[in-house]
Amino acid sequence: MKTNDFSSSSSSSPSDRRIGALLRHLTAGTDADRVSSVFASPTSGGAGGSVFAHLVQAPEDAILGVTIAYNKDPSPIKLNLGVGAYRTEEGKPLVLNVVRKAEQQLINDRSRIKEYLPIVGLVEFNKLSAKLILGADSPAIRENRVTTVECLSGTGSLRVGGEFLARHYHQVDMLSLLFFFFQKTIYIPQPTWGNHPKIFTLAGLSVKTYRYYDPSTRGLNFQGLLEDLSAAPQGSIVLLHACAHNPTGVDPTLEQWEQIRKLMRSKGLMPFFDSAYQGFASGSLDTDAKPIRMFVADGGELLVAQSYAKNMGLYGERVGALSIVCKAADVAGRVESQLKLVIRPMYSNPPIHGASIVAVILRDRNLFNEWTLELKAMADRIISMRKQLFEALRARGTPGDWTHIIKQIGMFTFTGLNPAQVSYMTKEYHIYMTSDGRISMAGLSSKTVPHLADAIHAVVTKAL
Ligand code: KET
Repeated sequence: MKTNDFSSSSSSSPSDRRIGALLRHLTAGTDADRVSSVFASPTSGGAGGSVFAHLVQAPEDAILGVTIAYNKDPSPIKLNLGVGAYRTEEGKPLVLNVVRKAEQQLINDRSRIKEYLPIVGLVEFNKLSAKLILGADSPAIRENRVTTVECLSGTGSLRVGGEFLARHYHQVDMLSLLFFFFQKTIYIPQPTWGNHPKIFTLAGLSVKTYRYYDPSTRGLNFQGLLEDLSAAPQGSIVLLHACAHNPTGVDPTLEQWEQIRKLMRSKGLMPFFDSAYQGFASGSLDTDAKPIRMFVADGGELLVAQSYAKNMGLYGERVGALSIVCKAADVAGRVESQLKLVIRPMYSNPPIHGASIVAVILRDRNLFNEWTLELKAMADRIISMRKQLFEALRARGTPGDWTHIIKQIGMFTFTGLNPAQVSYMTKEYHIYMTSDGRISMAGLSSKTVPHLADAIHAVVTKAL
């Protein structure tokens, strides 16, 4: 058996390939000495020295690291537009009123216990989550063809789905055993949420990109997208943002979705939807789920990762769900049995509290309606921030076309500012955002718009 050749993917075992992927990930950007130090003997730290002394300081996360830098800044005018987390007009994190009510109900219920959940999580939460994303009248739910497991928010759902696909998805027909051994490939949009490539690489998939965004139009590169998906090998997996694409804020129209669907189905490409912003794009939960429901309506199979971090404001509760829509009920049952084998050694079973809050809200018509109103209010406030920022730049006569601020959808504006401009704005104006020029509109308020507009105006009129 080969032991150290982690680079070969076609002839090694799945576990070798996963270790290889992990090593490539850990050693990215390091030199050969540091790579070899990964294999150093446990005693190489020297007498009394730490066996971890060889470790290099890892960089902060490109998104979450922005908040760390922000927290260290003593400036009273500092502004965090990095992470996609909703803030009120007063700049404060928001706990939804319905969430407080649901929590009160849970606390008042003395019969509630803290036993382990099953491996698949809270069963009622799973059923309600499938209905929320696929629609209450979904034929797939009616026919028992959907399996849903509670996971650790959107990230955990993507990871569990990725690992399941790496183990069990046969990219090309089983007749050709040769292909069976190839690493399965997932195509992700260029650009995409920075965690996607890491999640899927570590899950054991090979990651490639398809064209998505055209910087010259600040819109969708639809032609490039179609060309790249047409050129993808039969049966590849394709990661699709269900709505409010992160970081660009650019979504296909429903007509374009229909073309994407037809192309993908004709080539047997497997859709894996990431739904982290249901309700945040249009303000309507049903409208934002339409692209997914179009793919379900054709009877084909797909995966969807749901997050309640943003739309219910349950960020730190880590509550989400992975649904796999299958062609037949018996297949869905077997899929679930295999998902349990992925989850059990990973974290055993998911947490109970967040899923219970969601279940209370989704099962109660009044609370559900109240939630949709609060969600719409968050979406509307973001849209109003877009208008205010656009107007503020217009009032300042800031050079350039800023209409993309009002055209883009969801939590983020992909400003087009370059890393040097971003770093200038952070240094001089204490405005924090990701280096790709993405700003979280949800972090802005009427009070802070002028400060941001001043900073953008200054930076674009300065040659950087
Ligand atoms: N998918 C997308 C597209 C996404 O933007 C996020 C989070 C997630 C999944 C995962 O969210 P979770 O909290 O695991 O349910 N994005 C924001 C936060 C982060 O980076 O963790 C962000 O882009 O700011």
